[in-house]
Amino acid sequence: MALTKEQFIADFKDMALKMYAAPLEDLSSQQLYQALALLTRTYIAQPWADTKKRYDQEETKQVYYFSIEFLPGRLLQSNLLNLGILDAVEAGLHALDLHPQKIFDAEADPGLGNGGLGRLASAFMDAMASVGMAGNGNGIRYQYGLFKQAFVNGYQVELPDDWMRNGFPWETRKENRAVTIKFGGWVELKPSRSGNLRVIYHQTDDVLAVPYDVAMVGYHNGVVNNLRLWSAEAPINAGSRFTLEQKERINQITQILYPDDSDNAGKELRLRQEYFFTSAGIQSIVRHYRRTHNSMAGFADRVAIHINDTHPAMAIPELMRVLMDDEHVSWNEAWRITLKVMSYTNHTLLSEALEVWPIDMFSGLLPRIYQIVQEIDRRFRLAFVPQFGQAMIDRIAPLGNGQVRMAYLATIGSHAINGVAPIHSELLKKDVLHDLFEIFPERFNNKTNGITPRRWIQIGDRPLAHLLDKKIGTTWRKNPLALRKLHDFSDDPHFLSDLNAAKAENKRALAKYIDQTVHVKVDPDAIFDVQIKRLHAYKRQLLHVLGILDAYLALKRGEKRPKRLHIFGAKAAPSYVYAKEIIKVMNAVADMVNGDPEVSPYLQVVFLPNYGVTMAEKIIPAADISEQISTAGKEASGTSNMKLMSAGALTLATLDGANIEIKNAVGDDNIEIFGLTEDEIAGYYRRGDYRARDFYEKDPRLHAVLDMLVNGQIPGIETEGRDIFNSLLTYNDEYFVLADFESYLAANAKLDALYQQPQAWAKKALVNIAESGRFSADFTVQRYGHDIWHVVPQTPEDDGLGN
Ligand code: GPW
Repeated sequence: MALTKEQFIADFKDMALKMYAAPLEDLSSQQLYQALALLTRTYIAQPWADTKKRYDQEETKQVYYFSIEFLPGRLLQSNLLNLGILDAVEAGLHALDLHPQKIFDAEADPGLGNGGLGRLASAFMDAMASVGMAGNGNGIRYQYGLFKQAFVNGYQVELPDDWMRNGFPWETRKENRAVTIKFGGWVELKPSRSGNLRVIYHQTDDVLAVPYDVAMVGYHNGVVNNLRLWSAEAPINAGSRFTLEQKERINQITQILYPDDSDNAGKELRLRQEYFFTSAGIQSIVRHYRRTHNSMAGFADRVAIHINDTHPAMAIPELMRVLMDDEHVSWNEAWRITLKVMSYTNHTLLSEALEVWPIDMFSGLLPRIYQIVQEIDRRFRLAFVPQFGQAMIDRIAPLGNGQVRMAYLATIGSHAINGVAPIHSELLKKDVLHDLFEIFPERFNNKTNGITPRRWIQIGDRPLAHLLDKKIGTTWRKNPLALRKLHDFSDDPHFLSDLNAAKAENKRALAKYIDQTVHVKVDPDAIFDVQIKRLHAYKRQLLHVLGILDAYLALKRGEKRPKRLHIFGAKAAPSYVYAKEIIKVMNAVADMVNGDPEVSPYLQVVFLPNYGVTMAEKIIPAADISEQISTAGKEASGTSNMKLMSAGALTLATLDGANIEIKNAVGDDNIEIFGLTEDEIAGYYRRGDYRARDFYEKDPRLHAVLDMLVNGQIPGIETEGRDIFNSLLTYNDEYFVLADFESYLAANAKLDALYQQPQAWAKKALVNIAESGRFSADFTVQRYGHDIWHVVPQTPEDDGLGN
């Protein structure tokens, strides 16, 4: 849209007056934010309504992305950017003597997700709108997002994230679109006169699902899509029939986000959440379709439903239920439609993350859905036992071992299933879903994850963005593949210096932020070495810590090292004891290192509490090194690897997840690879001959750092140090930390040496930035659209706002 600075100033004053009956100068930052957000909503309203109308008129095929997590990040700046009015608004605010950043900082970050999976869902929402695809999000409006993390004496404590305390100005409550969700009770199937079965529900607990819609604004194209988040309420007109306690139980369904990343705790409330938002989504999709069609025959040509991991896999039996019970479609026809509509992404190979539900719990909570799953199971066995044998089908049928196995159900009920990086997709076929791959080979495919450079470069990294505009023009803002133009300047010493200067500016800004948040004065000239992701044993923050201890000992011996600042951001699941022990050790190491005047001029460690999307926007632009050091074969893809690459950080990585594609993109000279390959690790498993203790005994440097965990040198970690020491030696180091230690140090030494040559370093950074465009989520969703959803985005024309 077009907006002049003058028009903005007039609009903003007007809005502030209407909201607060006060002039701008009387308002707090929070009030200024609320007024600016509401004003921005008024700019979004018309294109939002127009987009919806156009989709209806043109009967555009709709994509529905079902995800139990969304991590949109702050929306004000991003909406202004995508509308094409960020510059005008900032200029207007400056003219009013207001600080844009102060206003932006008043916005709460909706933490409706744990990590990569939720952030990916939001990147896809932004990308679908930006390529003009009719994408709709379907999720949960959690009253409390992921816990706020604080450190007390180095231990993680979890505080509630009351993110809606000041309201959420981006949402619109749509009570007229509420639907009823049925839990529990029992069902009776009665043949009706027409021959259809009539399903009668008895003694169910009914919950009202009320949708709140959030606009997803496309980049400079006039498209505004919808993210629909469901909230649980007691059914209306039944107030008197509900005790306070019953209402409390209902509200609980959407009160909190489960804080476990890649872990299935098997809790009933979680199952309730999963069915709640899935059923609400399916019902609302079918209702919308039926407003303009009098049968379901053409449904699959107008609707694609994607399930983000298995949390919404109940969408398969739920769609079957609605088709058969409400729309009176036969089983065979319903199954044909469901298969054509549904597709599924798997995000992990870790067995503890694969969802299974005890049949007792599942059938008690969802009796009708369970009947349908039983029938899917029965027909699956009938169809495939003859060809593939009882033993194999028993392993992979939806029901088995007293459990409902969600990954198998999702694969059997979808026409497409994908992993999120080539190595991950191959391992799915080889291991976790091997038998199902034998039966349905044509369903399996890869879709490498993506990120949105709009948030990470255009908003998060202004110094780099301006430098790019100056050097290669602004086309990269619309098409990130244009970043490749940078290659022309890889031998231009002036440009390489400019690149280093932009990085230095970001590092100074982060140093200031670190000082303000954790009160540590860090040297902005140090190498900024970043590891930001959930705390998990397989991600091996511990390997990074052992590397720091090795550097500490070297400095104590009087060795010289270039200055390095290690920056961590990581939350541990509250029940994940081992991860929390690692956090305590990380904090203790940070205190020891930073407090040692012999060492701290060359080595500093900061662990920033409460890592999330907003903090990532501050850390990533300042990174020199990106630590992507998971045990090979364990990280499905990773996405912080892509973000850090696009900021010009050099990747220090194992051959895991999308690190492999980054290596292929930049070439071996522009990435630092170390460690065991997935193949070598599989070899250890096969032969059963990994002996962690051998590494401890043979490598004196490793011996020395491991001893530090138990010899009292690091204050305050008696229990934690011992537990970790034992996990590595007594329990044989499940994640091959010790096997990779030596090559990790060697890779780090190479980076230290390289940093002595700023131009050589900058040249590698340049290649990373130049090749990062391919990881734009815009391309990822286009590949989903082409291969899986069968939608052709009507890429609306650039609206002429500059790029
Ligand atoms: F276990 N991922 C995540 F697969 O962030 F469901 N949370 C999760 O619960 C799962 C996966 C699940 C992550 C993967 O660990 C990461 O490798 C990947 O990049 C990301 O999902 C997006 O695909």
